[in-house]
Amino acid sequence: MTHLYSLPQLGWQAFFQQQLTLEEWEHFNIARIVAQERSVLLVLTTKGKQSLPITPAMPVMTVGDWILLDSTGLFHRLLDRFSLFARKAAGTKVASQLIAANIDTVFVVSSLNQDFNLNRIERYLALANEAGVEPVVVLTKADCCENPQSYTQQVQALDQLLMVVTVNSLDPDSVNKLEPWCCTGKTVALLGSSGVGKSTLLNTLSGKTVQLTHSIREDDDKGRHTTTGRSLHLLPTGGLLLDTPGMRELQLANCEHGIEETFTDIRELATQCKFTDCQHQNEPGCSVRAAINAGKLDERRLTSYLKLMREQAFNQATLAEKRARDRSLGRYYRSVLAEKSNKKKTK
Ligand SMILES: Nc1nc2c(ncn2[C@@H]2O[C@H](COP(=O)(O)OP(=O)(O)O)[C@@H](O)[C@H]2O)c(=O)[nH]1
Ligand SMILES: [Mg+2]
Ligand SMILES: [Zn+2]
Repeated sequence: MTHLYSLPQLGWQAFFQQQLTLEEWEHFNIARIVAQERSVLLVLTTKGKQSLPITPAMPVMTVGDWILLDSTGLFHRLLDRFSLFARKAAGTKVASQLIAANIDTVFVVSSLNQDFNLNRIERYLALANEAGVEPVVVLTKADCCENPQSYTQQVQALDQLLMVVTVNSLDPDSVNKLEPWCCTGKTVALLGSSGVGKSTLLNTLSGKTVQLTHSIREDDDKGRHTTTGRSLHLLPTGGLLLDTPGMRELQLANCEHGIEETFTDIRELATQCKFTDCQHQNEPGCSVRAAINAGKLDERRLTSYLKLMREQAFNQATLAEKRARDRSLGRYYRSVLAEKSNKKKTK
């Protein structure tokens, strides 16, 4: 028998309730997407689990989304999201890809071994800030690290207000520190490279194995991909936790605001630069360079900021180009089809 959950336990909030008409509230079933397979969505309602085949008529949806189903279980409509994670799709395809919706908190997971990388943490923070979701940096494998505090300090130096938690993902007493973000109805997404311990965190917080993990080869600390799909899991503490497959190619697109918010120190310094369009290279009167020379700002951080800004601008342009191409291609197909049917009619 599957356990039944109430709407608040599934993460339902006033924000969603306000979107319903009385008719919808009375005659439709509310469902949350908890997993996505190739052509099927898995949803939870107060009556249990149900699968929903994806049809071309449906909008693009993702794990965490709230939808309405009619009395026969068919898709009716998607509700507005209060937060949304998207990224540029991996590889050469430039379609923007939805990662998760309606997330309250994101755990930016990084391990305290060779994988530790401030640039990568900043990249995930930009993504979280762009999505409008509060990030918590979770540093795993503290048990394998000689001096976890030195790493915590480096992350904290990025932003004094940032929450930074150090854990041993295999130890329930240690991952307890994450419980404040995992209370009833709260949805948390795990983001981080493959092998950092996301699935291990999920299992330890669940108190059982719900997701396969992999042992990494000790020589190179590289993890292999074990988690294949995204899925939302209900925790004994009441929260909902979303595991994501390792994102090797996390590319930012349309993320200017998120990057600005992640680098407020640089943004503030830049307002003092002599030129409003200062690139902080060798321009005279550059406050950012002055701060670096005075040892108040890491050169690394400026490089990371500029790299992410260039990357998102480039991907943004590529996406816009692709959309324009798709639109004109669509027009072409429609005109060919129209021509064909005209010919048929005249025959
Ligand atoms: N010692 C130690 N090992 C860990 C920790 N977290 C994860 N691991 C191990 O690291 C490997 C990769 O973990 P996994 O959860 O599959 O990583 P994921 O790819 O992020 O889901 C597994 O062998 C885990 O047992 C930790 O905090 N301490
Ligand atoms: Mg995993
Ligand atoms: Zn400047």
